[in-house]
Amino acid sequence: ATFETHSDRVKLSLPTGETAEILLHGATVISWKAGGEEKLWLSEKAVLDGSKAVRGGIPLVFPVFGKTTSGPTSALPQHGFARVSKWEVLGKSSASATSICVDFGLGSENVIVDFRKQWPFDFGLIYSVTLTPMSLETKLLVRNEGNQAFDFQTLFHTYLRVADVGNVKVLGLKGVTYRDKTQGGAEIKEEPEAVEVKGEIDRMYVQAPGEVQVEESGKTVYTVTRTEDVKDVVVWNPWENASKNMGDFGPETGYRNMICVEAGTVSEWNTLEPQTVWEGGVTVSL
Ligand code: TA6
Repeated sequence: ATFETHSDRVKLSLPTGETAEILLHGATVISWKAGGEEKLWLSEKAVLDGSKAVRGGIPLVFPVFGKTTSGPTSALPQHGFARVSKWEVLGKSSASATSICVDFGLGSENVIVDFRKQWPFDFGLIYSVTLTPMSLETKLLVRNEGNQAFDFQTLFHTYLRVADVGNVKVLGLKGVTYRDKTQGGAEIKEEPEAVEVKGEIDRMYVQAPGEVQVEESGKTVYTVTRTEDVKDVVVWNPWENASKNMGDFGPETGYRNMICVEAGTVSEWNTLEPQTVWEGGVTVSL
């Protein structure tokens, strides 16, 4: 397994040919290749120079999901500051012929002053990305390094690549209550069956119990498993109009080749007491 540090990114590779690429900007995974195929969707117009969040790959949402109108996160940008901050490479934490893991760090001391003022808590994040021949695991450790508790949300905003979203079903969410952002976000209803994408979809499945499978033309292409504290699953596809309204979304038909299956803890606030740690992670398996 090899681990190359470039000026703005880290590249991982396994002897069996799998690779992953992570930008230091936001510690955003921008590529995951296996079997010679790219598994993540990255907009052709994604901005990778650090001036804005990456459109695609796996943006990391912290300390807030979406936008809040009250509370300490209300001054932060949508989805928080982690995905628009410059992380440092902490190093390779494990490597073998069939697995390599690299850790990234972000502390309150290396977040820009504006964000520090807007969200004045002392924290430390360690983000670990592990590549194996059949999976990509992302996990986050949040440490409260101050003397006051803080509330946070976090989510892995994963853009999975598919051949045609019209042939995709998301399984494993049957019976789970979801908040439908296209209907204003109130608690709506239980998911009757598999989730299909026939137009814009933006749903937060609350406390989804188990494994989620992404099926394409009847074949499971991705299996998403989460640790216990990563309770919620957001399913998003902007479809035609919303994707046209995003300047960094390309090509125009790109929405047909992606589905966001985003695992996180976002339906409630997590309160982290001083000097304590929260850990959670997601594994996407092929
Ligand atoms: O995760 C779904 C979502 O919250 C959508 O509502 C949409 O806003 C998407 O995230 C992308 O947000 P972004 O800030 O990356 O444009």
